[in-house]
Amino acid sequence: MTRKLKIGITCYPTLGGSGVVATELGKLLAERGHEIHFITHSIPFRLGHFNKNIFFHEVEINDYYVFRYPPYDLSLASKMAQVAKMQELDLLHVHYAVPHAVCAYLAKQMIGDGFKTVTTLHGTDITVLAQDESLKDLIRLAINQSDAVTTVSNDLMRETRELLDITKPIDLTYNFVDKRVYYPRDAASLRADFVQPHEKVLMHISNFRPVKRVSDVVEVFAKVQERVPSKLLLVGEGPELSKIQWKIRQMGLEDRVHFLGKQEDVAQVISVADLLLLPSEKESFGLVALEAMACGVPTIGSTAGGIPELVTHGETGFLAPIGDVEAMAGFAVRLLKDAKLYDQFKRACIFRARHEFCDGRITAQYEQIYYRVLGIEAELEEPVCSE
Ligand code: GMT
Repeated sequence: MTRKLKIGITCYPTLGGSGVVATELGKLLAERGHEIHFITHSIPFRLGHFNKNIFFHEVEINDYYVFRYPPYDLSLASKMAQVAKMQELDLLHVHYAVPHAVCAYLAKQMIGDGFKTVTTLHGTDITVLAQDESLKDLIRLAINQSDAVTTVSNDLMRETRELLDITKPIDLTYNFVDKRVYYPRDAASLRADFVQPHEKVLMHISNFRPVKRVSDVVEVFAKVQERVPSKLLLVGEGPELSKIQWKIRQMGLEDRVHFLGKQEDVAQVISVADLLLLPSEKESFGLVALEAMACGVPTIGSTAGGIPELVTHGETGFLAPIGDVEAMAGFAVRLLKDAKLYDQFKRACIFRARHEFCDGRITAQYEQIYYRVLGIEAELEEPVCSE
């Protein structure tokens, strides 16, 4: 039997899709017998129940009086090296280039002995931060010094290569969801809190940043509700929230839109929806659309970034060019008015989420990468990706 590994994971523990993917991966790897050490500034919010294979090491910041800005990055790099040595880790897997991949490079120098690191790029670390000339060389260095690099879509892989002239091999590791958590939930009573039986529910979930184009969500909904009785549920919080609240008031849509704020049980909330709206400007993958898909909810979105690799246009949703709210509204109306087509899409969503983005297969892909960089010949179990 191939030996189990001791893996250090660093991610943003309190927000964002990258932290969710890293935490869920750590949980699944622990279930497969690996020892997982999270090295972060606080306990990852999706960590959940106690597992004997999961450990948490808190990064404490040195706040000495000479520091105008306490150096979190240096504390993290030191903690990574310390944990790696004390716990005899096999490797470090860091999620998001800045600063995590840079810290892993520093830690590697401190650990010595050819210690291995793996970096997963998630999206805005490349599509936004690597556009910044002051960070570009640093990100390129961190990527080139990682023993393996993965991206969450082919589109992100292409952009990483083009923007940073990266020539080394990059692995593709799509986002995934735990099929024991993400499935169509019974949401009848929750739904009744928001809509009448004849009304449809459109939903948007995000961190309300400009790249999400929440304004387009409102424009699409305004057009849809003229033709299909419906409500819009907005989930999440972020910098654009008050602008969106104003827009909804100006458009006279207050009675048809509900703000749900941040929600813990995303699978339950998504199951209330008939459609998810994701008209993003940039989206390396779109984890939320996969969460919706697994719960049987089709997405109407833009063709940005990796969204077309996730949402099959005309089968599990409909996509239109960024900003084409007219086309998106037209697609939404078509799907909401045709019960037979909708049912077909719903079934295709559940099937695609379970088969193409199977949690077992994607976890096994990461395992293969770990064994490869460590030079260990591994015999891995066939993942179960059935209904
Ligand atoms: O969507 C965000 O702004 C959060 C961001 C993150 O880093 O946490 O999400 C990125 O990583 C997710 C997990 O891999 C992807 O599913 C999202 O598409 C990606 N976001 C963007 O590219 C904007």
